[in-house]
Amino acid sequence: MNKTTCPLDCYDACSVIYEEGKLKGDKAHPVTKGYLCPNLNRYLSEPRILHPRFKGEEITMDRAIEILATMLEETQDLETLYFKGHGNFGKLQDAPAHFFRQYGATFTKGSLCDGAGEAGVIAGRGESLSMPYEQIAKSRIVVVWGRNISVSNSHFMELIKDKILIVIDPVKTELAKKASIHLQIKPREDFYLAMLLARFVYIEQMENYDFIDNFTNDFDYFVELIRSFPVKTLSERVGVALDDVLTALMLMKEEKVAILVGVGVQKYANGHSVLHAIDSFAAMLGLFAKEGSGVSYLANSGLGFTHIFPKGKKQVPIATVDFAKYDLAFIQGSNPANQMPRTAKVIDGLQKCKFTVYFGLYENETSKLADLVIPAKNFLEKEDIRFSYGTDFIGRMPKLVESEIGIDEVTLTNRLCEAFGFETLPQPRKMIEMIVGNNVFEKDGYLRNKEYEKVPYADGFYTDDEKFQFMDEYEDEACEADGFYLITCKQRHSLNSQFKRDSYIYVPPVCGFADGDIVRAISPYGEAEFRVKVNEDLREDCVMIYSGTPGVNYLTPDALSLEGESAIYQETRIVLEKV
Ligand SMILES: Nc1nc2c(c(=O)[nH]1)N[C@H]1C(S)=C(S)[C@@H](COP(=O)(O)OP(=O)(O)OC[C@H]3O[C@@H](n4cnc5c(=O)[nH]c(N)nc54)[C@H](O)[C@@H]3O)O[C@H]1N2
Ligand SMILES: Nc1nc2c(c(=O)[nH]1)N[C@H]1C(S)=C(S)[C@@H](COP(=O)(O)OP(=O)(O)OC[C@H]3O[C@@H](n4cnc5c(=O)[nH]c(N)nc54)[C@H](O)[C@@H]3O)O[C@H]1N2
Ligand code: SF4
Ligand SMILES: [Mo]
Repeated sequence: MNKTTCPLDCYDACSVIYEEGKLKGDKAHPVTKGYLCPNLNRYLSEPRILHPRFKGEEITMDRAIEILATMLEETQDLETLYFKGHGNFGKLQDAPAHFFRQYGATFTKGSLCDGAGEAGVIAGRGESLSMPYEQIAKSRIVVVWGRNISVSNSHFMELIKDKILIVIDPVKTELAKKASIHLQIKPREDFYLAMLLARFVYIEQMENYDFIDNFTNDFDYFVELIRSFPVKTLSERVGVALDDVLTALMLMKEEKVAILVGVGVQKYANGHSVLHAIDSFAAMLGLFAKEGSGVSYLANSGLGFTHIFPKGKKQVPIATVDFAKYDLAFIQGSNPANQMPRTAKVIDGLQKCKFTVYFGLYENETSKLADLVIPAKNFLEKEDIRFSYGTDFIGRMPKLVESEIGIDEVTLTNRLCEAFGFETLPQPRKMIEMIVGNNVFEKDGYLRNKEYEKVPYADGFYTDDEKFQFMDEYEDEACEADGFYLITCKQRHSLNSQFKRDSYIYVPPVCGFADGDIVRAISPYGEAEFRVKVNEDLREDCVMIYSGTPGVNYLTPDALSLEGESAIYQETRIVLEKV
């Protein structure tokens, strides 16, 4: 049987069977349960880039590599950038770092995705571990906080279908409509909601002192922090009824509670504080290191594995990269001209950069601007392995198809290394075993991360003294502009800018626009035009534009979170004008 794993940047890391030229969901896999989502279902019919291209002219792969090597040689003493996204989540996608480190290129650090929240998790727990699916299965209450499970993590719907569901989201999502309680929170106020919940735990004396005394530090400072905000202020800020917050908390009393947090809560300057506050609230209830309970954010998928492709020393934050500063930019597995914040600056930078290379599967805004376009092989045509940020499953991705199209990351790296006389890479299989080492165990026929053999954090946290560190201070730098909050999240039929993209701005009825109107959306960072769809599921103070929608990132800031060097797409406000 031809078993492989979905390569896409997604929580589920589905197990896939490749049969008779078709991709099918693996029925035996406990998460995948036999079906794939619309994105992977579209994967094989999506038009690919078939041939390399130099300044618009089709060329051979050999010629493309020759041009790339020559350009790299000519710019060796100048500034070269290696910019990599996550179009494919395989570990060997990092192979080109092996060349670019020896070459002396500038690398990126930080994140376009989950970095702000991750910084907050690390502050409390030392490392971000997710909840294994068996543990979520044992919970009774599931709190989904800023994660749109039915869209971005769809295989968890089955897992949580019989649970008591609490959803915290400014949008009345399909998931929120199924929930026992939906807290339709004002965007960006999740820190204050966590403070309010913690305050109620304190008032109701629901603290788990057994856990607090033995496994945590600085609880007294946390109590001081939560008491520094008057309940009235907290309740005004979060914009939801106090009764609902209290009812939600009472549902959690003495129960097994799984809190599944997504990136929605942390696309702001204070994103780290939101996660640290949610974790601190959970620690107060003793939800860690316990069967059926925990807080699951996007996990460090590489935990315990060997990094065989270290980055170079020169690194700049990915969210604020200024392509104009580089003589050569090598862009792999990413579409920065659509997905990075502040598109006008990104496009200007790509135009000013003397030589841009796009290495990917599909045509998009970035490939159109590139001097040299190099098609990649798809995940069926090369050997790899992937880890997951949503579960602890590990998926092998063997080579299953021979194809004339494109080049894989390892071969391209070796061709460049040969051209420069650098050390080349071992065989893919050998590298995979070097990465994995003995950090895996097998259960029911599937590979899992050994760090998860026990309940996460059962042997202590990953901090210096192995205790959970409560939050003890709060800082913030909010956008002060007027206008609507921008919600920019994932949609079902695209994987960021891959596959079937959306094109609308969703507005609440209070805006007074009608379906089909064209509006100009203006933020402090730029503007773009969109077609309107009126949506009753939005709060009156929000507009929504999905990730991948052409134009959306003209509106988003090229600024970093206070911690975690992450993009902060929603730290902006939007004003609308009818065109
Ligand atoms: N179909 C599909 N699946 C995907 C992706 C995709 O593009 N399409 N992308 C993948 C990637 S790269 C990632 S990182 C994950 C992310 O997947 P998720 O973690 O689900 O992230 P988002 O969809 O960005 O936002 C989740 C929810 O947060 C809500 N939200 C927005 N602002 C706030 C706020 O201030 N507070 C609260 N409480 N909620 C808020 C949004 O309304 C949305 O419902 O999904 C992965 N899966
Ligand atoms: N407005 C807004 N912006 C966002 C977000 C948002 O929610 N809203 N989300 C942010 C998040 S969470 C993320 S993770 C980023 C994602 O941003 P990107 O990483 O840029 O993601 P994609 O748009 O999916 O582009 C992936 C590219 O990878 C290429 N690719 C696919 N497979 C392979 C392969 O095997 N090899 C090579 N070489 N290339 C391949 C495809 O051609 C595709 O162009 O976007 C961020 N930007
Ligand atoms: S749900 Fe995620 S992992 Fe599963 S097939 Fe779709 S994109 Fe791939
Ligand atoms: Mo992401």
